[in-house]
Amino acid sequence: FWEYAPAPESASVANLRDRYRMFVDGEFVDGAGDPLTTINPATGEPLAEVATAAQSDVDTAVRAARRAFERTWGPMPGSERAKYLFRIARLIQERGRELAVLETLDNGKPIKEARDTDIPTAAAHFFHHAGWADKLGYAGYGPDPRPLGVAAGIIPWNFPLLMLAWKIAPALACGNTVVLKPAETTPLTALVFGELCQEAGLPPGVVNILPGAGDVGSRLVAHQDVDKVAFTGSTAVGKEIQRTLAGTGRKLTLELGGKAANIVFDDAPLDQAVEGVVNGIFFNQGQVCCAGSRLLVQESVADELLGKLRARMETLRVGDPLDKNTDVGAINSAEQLARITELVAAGEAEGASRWSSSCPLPERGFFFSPTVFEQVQQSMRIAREEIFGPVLSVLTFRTPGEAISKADNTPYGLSAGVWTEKGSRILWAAQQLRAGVVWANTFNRFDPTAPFGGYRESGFGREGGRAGLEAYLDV
Ligand code: TXE
Repeated sequence: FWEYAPAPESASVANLRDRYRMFVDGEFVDGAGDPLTTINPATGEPLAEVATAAQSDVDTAVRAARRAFERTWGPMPGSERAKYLFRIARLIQERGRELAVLETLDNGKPIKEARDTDIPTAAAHFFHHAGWADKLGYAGYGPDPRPLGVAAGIIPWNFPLLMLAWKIAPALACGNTVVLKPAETTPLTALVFGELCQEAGLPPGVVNILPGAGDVGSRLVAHQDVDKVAFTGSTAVGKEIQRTLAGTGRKLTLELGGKAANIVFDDAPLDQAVEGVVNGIFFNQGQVCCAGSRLLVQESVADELLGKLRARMETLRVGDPLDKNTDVGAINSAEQLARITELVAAGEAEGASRWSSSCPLPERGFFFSPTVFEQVQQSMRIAREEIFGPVLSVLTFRTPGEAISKADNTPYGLSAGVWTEKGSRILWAAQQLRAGVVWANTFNRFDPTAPFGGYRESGFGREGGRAGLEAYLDV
């Protein structure tokens, strides 16, 4: 099921419309909120107008989800739920080209990433969870694990359809119904997903999609009839949601920011490591919660590795996200570009040495050159704060112990990478590192069978695998 459609050539494949409505109780409806305009980050021009939800729409959607939970979806046998999930997975594949182009237009990511990663991995999440739906009794939680009820999903803009899949697929597999709020800058594929739900014959109210800004998210979180909230986004908003839910007894999972270390030991195959470092920080323009945004390289190989890294960065093509040859696309929004620019300026002001690739940037749209900072100190903002852009901070280490302590010297703990020929060192590092995911001699690998999630300020709860089911069941 990893196969995908051939490369799209033009924006027309996206079947873009002028106006998108909300998806509530099985129908597309206008929202009572002010419509928003979503922007193509590659041009800065408007793409489409999108209806948004007001409080009354949140109430209607949660009511529809509750009704579906009580009357259709909750009582349905898992074997039946599985059929719907398989159907949705197939529909994502069938409309894969359209979804990939739409995602690229709305988000700015290179089409080859939308086509090869976002869309097939979203389909894979539905396939994987379809397989669980009739086997929950064998998942090790006891014979009859119960769904929670109405689950709210609030998702960011970096992997719009994939984050939707991470929230909706496990929720539905376990028998919950969902109200999902996509990010304000990337609502389009979520709304097309509403069409897939209709096409799959999903009972009304099982999935509801409410576009809007943070206010719609906070209304969902505060809603008394929502049983569970799953949030992916900034650490600041995650903490706010945690405060809102404190004492309510309602369940919460948080997937927040990161500042991952990609650790290259002196015995690593350096050419392979360079590829992993490049993928780690330039995939999706570095707008990835688990991005390898800090390179920790052993001092004895630092010069050689950095030479290879710069040479490789010079080959990266920055530009039109719809071009199949583009490696680095557009930053999702003017706000995000401003955040990146501000942190890069802070890095320069604090005395780190900056180098950017010479690939010219398009004149329009929100673009940022692949950038690497050397002479970075642990106290600098660029070593501590999530930049969420194509900016790598390089630190060196002498001993393996020093590598681990520098890697863990952040409030986050989402992911890490280890590059070494020694299997024993991989196992040792994976034990030592305080990170939810440790990749060895690879980076940014996502698979629905593997739990994903963080330690400390990167959040709690897991998505994917058996562990991910726990977030949607009373066991
Ligand atoms: O995130 P927000 P933003 C980090 C990254 C980025 C920064 C800010 O460092 O630069 O966060 O991005 C909804 N109650 N990450 O401002 O605001 C919002 O509408 C409920 C890392 O885009 O957290 C959107 O749907 N919901 C991250 C979602 O939360 C609220 C991915 C995320 O937006 C809300 C994104 C509220 N009070 C950003 N306020 C990751 N972990 O991958 C906003 N939202």
